Amino acid sequence: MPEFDLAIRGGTLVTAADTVRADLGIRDGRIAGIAERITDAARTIDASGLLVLPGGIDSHVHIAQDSGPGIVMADDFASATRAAAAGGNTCVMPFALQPRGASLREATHAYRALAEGQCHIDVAIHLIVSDPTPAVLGQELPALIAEGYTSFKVFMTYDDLVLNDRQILDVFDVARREGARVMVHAEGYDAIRYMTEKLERAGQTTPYGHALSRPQLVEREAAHRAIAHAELVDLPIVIVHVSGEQAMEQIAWAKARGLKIHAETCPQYLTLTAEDLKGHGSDDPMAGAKYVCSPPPRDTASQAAIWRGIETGVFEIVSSDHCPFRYDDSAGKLNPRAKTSFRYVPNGIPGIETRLPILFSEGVSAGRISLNRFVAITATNHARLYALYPRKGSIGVGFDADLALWDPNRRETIRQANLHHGADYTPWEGFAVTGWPVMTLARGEVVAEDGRVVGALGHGRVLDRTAQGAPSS
Ligand code: DUC
Ligand code: ZN
Ligand code: ZN
Repeated sequence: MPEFDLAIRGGTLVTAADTVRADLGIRDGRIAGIAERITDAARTIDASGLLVLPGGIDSHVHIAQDSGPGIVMADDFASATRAAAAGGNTCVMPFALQPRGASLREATHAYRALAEGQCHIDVAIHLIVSDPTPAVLGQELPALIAEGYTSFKVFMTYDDLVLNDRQILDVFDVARREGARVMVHAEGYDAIRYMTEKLERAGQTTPYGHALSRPQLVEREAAHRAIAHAELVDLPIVIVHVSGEQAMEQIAWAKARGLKIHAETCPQYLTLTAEDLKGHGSDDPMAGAKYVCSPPPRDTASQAAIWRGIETGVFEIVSSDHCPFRYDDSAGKLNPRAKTSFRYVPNGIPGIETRLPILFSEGVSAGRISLNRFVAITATNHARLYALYPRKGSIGVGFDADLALWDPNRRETIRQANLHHGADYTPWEGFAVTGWPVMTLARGEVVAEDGRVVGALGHGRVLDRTAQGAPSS
């Protein structure tokens, strides 16, 4: 009997720390050997000329999430994980949302049931706490954390999700006591409402109004407030989907003072601008809705600042914030109310399949970041922040054999026609990239190859994590 089930031969292995020419031996879905030459395997994949990277971990995606009356998210677990696999990912982290007035525990278990048996790659579930009642804070959250739901998101905006400052402090307090990781959506609710109503009164109701209603200072102010609350409770937090230079400056300031503030950004804040919400001169007044996400994309100066933040370590992770709605659909971007005001355009864009190629191309191929930094911000740091390490996030003996084989020279153009998600458009239509994931292996099985998803539905598992004790960093 051969020593390994599979050998990946001739590739260049890349981790967050090292780049080495070596073969990999895989047994029972895990990496079992790394050596100059591995020959004793039942099957061999020739990776000559390719880079062998840890599969991407996208720790911020929205899948089959309740999105309000009449609005339907464009992806279920099958389509989202199919698209993720084709894009070089081996693990994604969506959110179980607690509707106001409902039990967080019931919402979480119902959400998990949607995922079981329906995934191509592994999934680990975060929570969204929208109603921190005494029962939620005292019993449900601690019990869920102990069950392995060790991270959750809080919102500083949205009518049906916003927490006030006291509620945020109470949730932070539970997270500190129970050892959970908190993600913060930092945009100020009242400032956005004030701006929205003012814009509507002035007749500015098209999708571009969305960007005007959420200027950078709205994000800056909320980021600063979240940082202050985290400092008060002494809780490390993650400020997610940071879009603007101004919020980034707050985070850099906090880090310089030794505060334990982590930060995430997304490809849209590196490649899109608020101008996209004007619709590129289309006759269709709603065309800009394809780019409506929160926070909104900014300007090219902000893009350059965010790249600097990636290079200098202000940002530890880059996620997609995949939040897909179909465009030409009355349950999506073109729902009847969206035509009356930007405030009714569902917030979010698809990006689960395009995150890695865009970042590889604009980051590594363009010479902005090293291959090792690419691995850190797309896989390793996600695993470390969200308690998946050392099972996932790197290449080493004992890690899950979650791998993406990259051709660093392959040129491709992103086209909706070639993507696997449930949305009917991509904001990056026609975007040219250099570097492409040509094969994805999830726990040792080939799940995607050359743009085709070949893995079985149900191969992906819902992962349980363990509470980490109060995260000290
Ligand atoms: N926040 C997200 O994280 N995703 C989509 C919309 C939003 O506000
Ligand atoms: Zn958010
Ligand atoms: Zn999100």
